[in-house]
Amino acid sequence: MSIHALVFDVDGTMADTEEAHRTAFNLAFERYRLGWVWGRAEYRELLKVTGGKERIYHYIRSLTPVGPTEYKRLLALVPDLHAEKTRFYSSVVSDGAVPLRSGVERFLDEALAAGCRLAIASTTTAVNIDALLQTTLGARGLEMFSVIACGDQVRNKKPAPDIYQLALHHLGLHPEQAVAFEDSPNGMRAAVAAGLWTVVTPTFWTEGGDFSAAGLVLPELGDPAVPLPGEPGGSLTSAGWLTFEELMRKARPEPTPSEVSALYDSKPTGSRP
Ligand code: XBP
Ligand code: MG
Repeated sequence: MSIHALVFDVDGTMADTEEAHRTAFNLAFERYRLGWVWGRAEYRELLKVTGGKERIYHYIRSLTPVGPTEYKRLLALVPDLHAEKTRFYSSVVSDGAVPLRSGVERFLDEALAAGCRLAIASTTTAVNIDALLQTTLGARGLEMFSVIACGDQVRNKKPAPDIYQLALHHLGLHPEQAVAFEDSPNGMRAAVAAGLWTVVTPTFWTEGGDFSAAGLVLPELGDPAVPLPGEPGGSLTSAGWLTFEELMRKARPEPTPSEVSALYDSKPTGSRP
């Protein structure tokens, strides 16, 4: 089966957004006078919990000592607190503070030019995705993607495969007909569990993770203007950046002549065309 769609994660994959998310969380905590400040090291740990609301619930459960009344008050606060965080985040992104990662726009254009559809499978909210796509890609940002599966459209967030299965359902494709792009171990596990061959481009927030199930791991997608160090010749053969053509060859290698003839040889004689 050939590849008909690329399914992109957003946070960390299309853009290195987590510092902006961390800032937005801290601004919301300040607005609600909670006295919480998530530092970089702590946030890197907290990122193992996907979903902003789920991350705050997880943090509250880790607080000690908290009396039962205060604990209940904090839990009840989470939806409004997260909505405030989303307001801060989407305004930071709309101000242009978060660019796309190297090679992302080039790669999206190459895929579209080759007739391949694009989709998103993200844990963040539609508001955040809209802000990032329109700010970085302009009006065409939203039109480029046939499907945007995100946030609370699924109950089980990454590493559960649900968001990728939802994206494939809306695309009308089998997992073998799509390739996923991710940045984190949770995201890669979600894509692989949904059956997609996966490219991983880690960031500071996710580097050092277990990406052994990925089809390809690169520092970035790369660009002619910013070729990847040691490429071609390391993981890539065509150029110093991942091209759409090379991805197709890696994700769906043509069967070798011996594999093709083995297909015929396995059939009863007389079945050759
Ligand atoms: C990203 C997330 C999100 C963001 C914060 O995961 O887990 O929760 O960190 O955004 P992925 P929200 O890149 O795998 O989609 O606060 O909107 O969740
Ligand atoms: Mg991600």
